[in-house]
Amino acid sequence: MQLLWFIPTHGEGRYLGTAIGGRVTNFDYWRQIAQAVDHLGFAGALLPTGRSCEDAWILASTLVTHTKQMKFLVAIRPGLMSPAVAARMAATFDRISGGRLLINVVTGGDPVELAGDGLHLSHDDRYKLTDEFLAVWRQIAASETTNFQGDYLNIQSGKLLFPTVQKPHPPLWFGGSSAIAQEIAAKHVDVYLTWGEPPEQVAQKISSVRRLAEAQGRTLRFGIRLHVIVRETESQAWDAANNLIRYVDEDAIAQAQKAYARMDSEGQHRMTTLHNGSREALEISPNLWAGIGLVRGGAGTALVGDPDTVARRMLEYQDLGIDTFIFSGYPHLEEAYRVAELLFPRLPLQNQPTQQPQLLSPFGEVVANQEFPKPQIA
Ligand code: FMN
Repeated sequence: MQLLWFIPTHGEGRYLGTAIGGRVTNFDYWRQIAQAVDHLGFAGALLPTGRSCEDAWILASTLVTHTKQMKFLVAIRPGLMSPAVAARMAATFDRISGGRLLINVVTGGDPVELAGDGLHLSHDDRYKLTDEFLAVWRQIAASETTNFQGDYLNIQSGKLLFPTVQKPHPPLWFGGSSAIAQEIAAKHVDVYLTWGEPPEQVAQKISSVRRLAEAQGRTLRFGIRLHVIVRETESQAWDAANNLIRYVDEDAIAQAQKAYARMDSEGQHRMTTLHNGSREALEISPNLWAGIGLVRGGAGTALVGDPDTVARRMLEYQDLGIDTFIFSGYPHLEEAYRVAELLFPRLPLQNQPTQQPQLLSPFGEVVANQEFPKPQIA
C-alpha cells in the first residue's frame, strides 16, 4: 500500500464554503506542506490542474528542490499542450528530480472551463485526442523517434534528446470514469484512479478496467482519491466532519450544484449523485462521508472515523485491488501530521518512513525537566 498527500493549489482553509478560517496560500505555505509530506514519509503528493489551480508544473518544479524523496504527481490535460512538449517537460523534471515524477492524465470535464482554455471538443472527442496524445507521449518519452498522423495530432520525427531517468518513462496515472475513459486508461496507463466512491462501485470500476486492460494484454494498478477525517475517537471525527461544513449555506450548495450540472464528466456526475445537493444522509457507506462534495468539485468524499476504523476501511478498498491512496484533509499542513501520527502505524505502507536512529526518535516533551514521558503504546 502507498499513501500520497495533496498540495492545495486552489485555496486552503479550516472550513469549506467560507472565507472564515481561510489561509494565505503562497510558496512558503506550499513548501511547508511539501516538506511535511517529504519528512513524514508519504510516497508523494498530487498537484491538480485546471483554471482554479496554480500551475502544477511550475509549482512542482519549485518545490522539488526543497524536498528529498517524495514524488510529485503532476496533473496534465491533453489537448492544451503538444505531447512532444509535454514529454520534454516530463523528462526535464524527471532528470532534475532524480526520477521523482509521476504524471496524472486528466482530460477535463467542464466544457465551459475548457473553452476558456481554447479547447472546444465534445467529451468523447477530447478522449479520442487523449488517446492520440498518450500514444505519442509514450513513444517520445521512451526516447523513440516518433511519426504519428491521427485525427487530431500530426507529429513528424518527434524525439527526446535528454532521456528520462525512469524507464521506459515516468509512470502514467489517470483519472476518468466514463466508458471511453476506461478504454483509454486500459490501453495506455499504469495506474487507474477513481474518486472515493463506495466499495461496491469501486469494485465494479476495477473489474471493468481490468477486463479492458486484459483485452489489450496489459495490467494496471488501481488508486483512490479521498479526503480523510481521522481523530482519536469516532465521535471526535464526526464532530470534525460536521464542523468542516458548519458555514456551508444553501446558496453555496445551490451554486455548486449548478456548476456540476453543466459538466459533462461522468466522474463528477457520480460524485454529485452521492449527495444530490442535500445535507441529509451524507454517510453514504459506513464511514464514507459525502459532505465535502456539497461545495467541492471532484474528490467529494472523506473517510471519517477513529484510526483503527479508517485503517480498516482502507484495507477493505485494498482487498478490492486498490494499492494507492491519495488523501487530503483541511488544513493540509496539520492534517498531514495527524494522518502520519494516527494512520501510518496502522497501515502496511510500502515506503514506511525510514527508521531514524534512536537519537532522533520521537520522545515527546520531557516531563518536569528531567524524565522522558512513557513510551508510546502501540
Ligand atoms: N480534472 C481536472 O481537470 N483537473 C484535475 O486535476 C483532475 N484531477 C483528477 C484526479 C482524479 C483522482 C480523478 C479521478 C479525476 C480527476 N480529474 C481532474 C477529472 C478528469 O479530468 C476526468 O477526465 C473528468 O472527470 C472527465 O472524465 P469522465 O467523464 O471520464 O469522468
